[in-house]
Amino acid sequence: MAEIKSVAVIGLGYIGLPTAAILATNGVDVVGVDVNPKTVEAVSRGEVPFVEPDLGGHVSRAVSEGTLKASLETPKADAYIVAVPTPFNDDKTADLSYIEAAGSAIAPQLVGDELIILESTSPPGATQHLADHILGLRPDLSIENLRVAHCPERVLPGRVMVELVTNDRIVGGITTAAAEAARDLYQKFCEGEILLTDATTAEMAKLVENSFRDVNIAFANELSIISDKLGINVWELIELANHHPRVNILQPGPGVGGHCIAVDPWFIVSSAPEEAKLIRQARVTNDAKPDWVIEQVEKAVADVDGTAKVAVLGLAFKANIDDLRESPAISIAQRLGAEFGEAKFLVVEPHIDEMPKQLSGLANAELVATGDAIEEADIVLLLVDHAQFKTIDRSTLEGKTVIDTRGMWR
Ligand code: SAJ
Repeated sequence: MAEIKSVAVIGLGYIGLPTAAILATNGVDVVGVDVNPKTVEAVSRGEVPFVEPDLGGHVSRAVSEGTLKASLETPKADAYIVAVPTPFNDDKTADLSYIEAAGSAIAPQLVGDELIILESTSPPGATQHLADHILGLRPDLSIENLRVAHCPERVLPGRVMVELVTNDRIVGGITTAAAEAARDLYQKFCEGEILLTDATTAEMAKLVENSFRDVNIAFANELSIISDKLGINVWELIELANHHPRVNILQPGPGVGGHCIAVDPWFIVSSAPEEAKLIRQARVTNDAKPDWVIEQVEKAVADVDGTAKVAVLGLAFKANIDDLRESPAISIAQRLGAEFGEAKFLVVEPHIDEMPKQLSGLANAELVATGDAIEEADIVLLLVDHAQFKTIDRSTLEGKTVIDTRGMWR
């Protein structure tokens, strides 16, 4: 296959835009496509519509050099990279409608011999489904002259521009030719090893990585509840156990959030519901952790005479980011406000300026600064271990009930 000179990246989100930018700064002509006009306008001006270190420099450079453009329309290109969301339906099966819509937009542009890469996290069979969808719209083409591959993204939010270059990549082709063509494209910027396999194995590899973490965190969360019952400090327990050379237990928390680890294991469960028992239970265990945190707050509130004032520290789904998606802290804060109408909640999130919409309807909750919340509170509930909270003077917590879900004050 001739060298790929032009790429259309469909979906300019947390993965699509960094991928578009890194290709564009490595000699490829890139058009980023998005359905959101605000995103297209921002990228066309060389701006990034969300927070990700180092991404801004890449985007502004590529746009000013003319190698990165943004558009609402899918153009003709040598290769297409699909990086659209795959949310789940109410029954926890994957919603493939965004992938299908991308395929419908690509199909009329094809002349044959293009490479189409699905990067979106997908249930087993989704890459084949995309190929079938396109071939259904273009019966004049065949799988031999259409190269379709899956190359799951594995970058960690906050480190995307580093990990895009340094992580190993898995490339699963519907055909070997597709896998090889995708490898040649990623080699333009990826310094890690590029491992070739079939599409379904590549799909599962991504899901399995996130499920591995979910199962390990579920184990840690279960240990935290057992330890509480036995009067043991779970953080010390895990630290000690992890001294064993073959033990590596992750950290308990208020639950698992984000759009990856809390979602992807369900794609395995829905593909093999009878067999995926442990994977399902891990999801159930982690999703139940907020209930346990709320019980701890309930006990503490009952011990306060009069109106209990609770400082709620952190809303993001993990430390040092502004991302509130699928955040257990948000759902805990929301439920506390709704279920304990008599108490007052002093919510702190250093990365946002106004109360998120999920909490804005609560009459008994307000967004305040860290120091004010702690000074006023009877109960301090730590939900996210942001760096800013690590600077809190421990003496200011004296006399207050502290519920530390992250082990920051272990
Ligand atoms: N968490 C714990 N305890 C831990 C580690 C994490 O409770 O010991 C919680 C976090 O607080 C957070 C959630 O788990 O709520 C997920 O955070 P994370 O840092 O584990 O992962 P994500 O969702 O930011 O990114 C993951 C990464 N996957 C793996 O590390 C296997 C990343 O490499 C993937 O690219 C990303 O999912 C993705 O897009 O799938």
